[in-house]
Amino acid sequence: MTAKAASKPRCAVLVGPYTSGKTTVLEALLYASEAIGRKGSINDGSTVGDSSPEARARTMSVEPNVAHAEYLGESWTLVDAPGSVELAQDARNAMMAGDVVVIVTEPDPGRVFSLAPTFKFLQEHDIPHMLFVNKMDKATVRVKELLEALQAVSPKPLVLRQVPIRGDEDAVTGFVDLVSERAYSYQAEKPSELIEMPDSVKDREAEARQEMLESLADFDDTLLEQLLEDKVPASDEVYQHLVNVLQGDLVVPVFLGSAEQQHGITRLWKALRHETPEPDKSAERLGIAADGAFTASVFKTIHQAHMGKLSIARIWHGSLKEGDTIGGERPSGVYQLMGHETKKLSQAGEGEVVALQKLEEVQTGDLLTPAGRQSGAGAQWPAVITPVYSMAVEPQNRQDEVKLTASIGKLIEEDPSYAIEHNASTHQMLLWGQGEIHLKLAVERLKSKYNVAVNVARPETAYKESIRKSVKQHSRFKRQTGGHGQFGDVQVEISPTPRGSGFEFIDKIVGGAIPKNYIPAVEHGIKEFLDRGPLGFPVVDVTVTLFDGQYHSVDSSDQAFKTAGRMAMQEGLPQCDPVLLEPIFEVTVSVPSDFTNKIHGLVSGRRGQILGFEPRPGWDGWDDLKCYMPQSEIHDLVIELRSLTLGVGTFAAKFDHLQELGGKLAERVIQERQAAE
Ligand SMILES: Nc1nc2c(ncn2[C@@H]2O[C@H](COP(=O)(O)OP(=O)(O)OP(=O)(O)O)[C@@H](O)[C@H]2O)c(=O)[nH]1
Ligand SMILES: [Mg+2]
Repeated sequence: MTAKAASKPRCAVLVGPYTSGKTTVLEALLYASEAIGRKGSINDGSTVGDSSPEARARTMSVEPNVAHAEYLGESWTLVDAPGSVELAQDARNAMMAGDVVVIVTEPDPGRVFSLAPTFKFLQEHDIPHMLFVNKMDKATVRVKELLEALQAVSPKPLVLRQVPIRGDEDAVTGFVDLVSERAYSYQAEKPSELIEMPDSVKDREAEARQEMLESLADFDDTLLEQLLEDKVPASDEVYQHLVNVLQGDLVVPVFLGSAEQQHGITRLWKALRHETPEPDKSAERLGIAADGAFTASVFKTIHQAHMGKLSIARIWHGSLKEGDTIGGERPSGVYQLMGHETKKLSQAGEGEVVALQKLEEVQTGDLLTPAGRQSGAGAQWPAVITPVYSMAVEPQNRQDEVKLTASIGKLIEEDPSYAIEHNASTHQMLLWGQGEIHLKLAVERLKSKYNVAVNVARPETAYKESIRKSVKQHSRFKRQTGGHGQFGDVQVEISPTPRGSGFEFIDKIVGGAIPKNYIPAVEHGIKEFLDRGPLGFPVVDVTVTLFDGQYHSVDSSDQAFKTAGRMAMQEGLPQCDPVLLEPIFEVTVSVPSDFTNKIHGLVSGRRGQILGFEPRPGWDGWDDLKCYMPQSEIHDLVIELRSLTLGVGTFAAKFDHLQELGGKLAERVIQERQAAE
């Protein structure tokens, strides 16, 4: 094939389901490029990626790993994103910064569904992507069957680029490259060896090659004509077609290998090298104009103990020298990254990924130019993923309260899919995130990075209470002490009102039975009691009508009438047939239609009421299932939802109404409330 003009520094982003082997692929690519002299492994905690204590302890990626490599004279940044669905924000932001995305998947047709949200995201943002089917050393499935399953999830046509060569007991021992039609035998921990194509694979190879060419011909009339005339296109031409279809984001090439065994890694590198678009093409995709000036997108923010704040940015245009400013702020250093290691640079240019130190104002998603920062990196930057799971947090040491809020602020800077809420009903501080692991990571980081130990608890439900019948109540507060006494006498009618009407106070005093100036005090006393009704919860949907009363010209006071108002509630409300109200949310569960039936069970198991379902807008083969569900049942909904749907199910919830809760469930809630006193 023809020599290739040297590219500008490019960036490939590795994504894919949890444990598909992305960090191992990163290690294998680095090893193949000689960026590292020794290949580390996940299992003994020696990889370039996943170096944080939180990652090593879990043997999983908990943040993107960024590494620099030179391959055949060209400069690359490889970003290995975490696979957990709970860490999807990091993966999405990283994908935005890449020239190409490599989806690493396992050869398991039963699990490919979990790729659906990634495919959808890539399609929405027009990001060229390829598939690397990893763990082929363990594959028993036929590639054809796997490809069919993958194709059912991918909106773009998949084009297989290799066929496996299978040896004894079906083990994959090598592959045939469908462009060059060369056969290779995998070697342990080394580049594969060129061999003669085994007879056993020839038919399959010819068939797969033809399929590949036909797929390419869908996008090129000349090739189509050649195929119709039974002409065999030259390899060079085929390579050019492959470049065109990847760069045009028209098809998804599929490669095979085993990162752990170093199999298929050279082939993957070469595809990256030849087919990945240049950074200016990616900038164009993001709507970033090329006017020569320094322009960069921040796709990750990290707070580190020694380095302080690091804004990881992809430079699209121009360059940045030591001492240059960005909107008046000067980075205290510009670094190249190799996992957790940093190398100081005096200058960085187009295409490179750098860590900019101590730009305090800068946020993830910002587009940086010498003039300053533009949030959201143009209109294209993805929205923050709405949190779906929360825990109440409080500092173990009360003095850490301010520090806790500030530290959570930094966590949110690092990962904007966290959120904090000071809940007005329950007075709890809620830390919101994407799931259990996400929140556990937050708690661990609060301790390890910011030295704030926190207690976590299940969030309280914002129960309320109301009443079901009216009573008239006459209450008198009278106290005779030494000189000045206290006197206030009120007659009120307490009545239930429709749901959602809140609280109303009606003054029907005529003829000055209570002087006007004391009436606000009565209302005040009533309201104060309503903060905590006879069942222990805030009282809503009641009207209190003050219709009569008495006063004493010397002993009455605001204070006395306030107490009388309070007493009237305390004595009257318990006779009004109090009832517990629980918040009901409208929940929209989004799942692939195959799972819709399972969701019916999930909803009814959580006292939900299905309202209906319809196709999910913009998501082929997915349903949106709407239901009402009590807030108390939503807390861990996402955990069950994900376990039922290979991790892809999501939901959105918003408060809808309050609903009476009776029976054993109500008794338990009331008892727990009283026990918590
Ligand atoms: N058999 C086999 N195992 C592999 C291969 N690649 C990775 N693994 C193993 O799969 C497990 C997960 O590998 P990782 O590289 O951490 O996977 P990951 O996709 O980065 O995982 P997350 O970042 O946590 O989503 C580890 O135990 C690896 O040793 C492979 O090619 N073959
Ligand atoms: Mg990983």
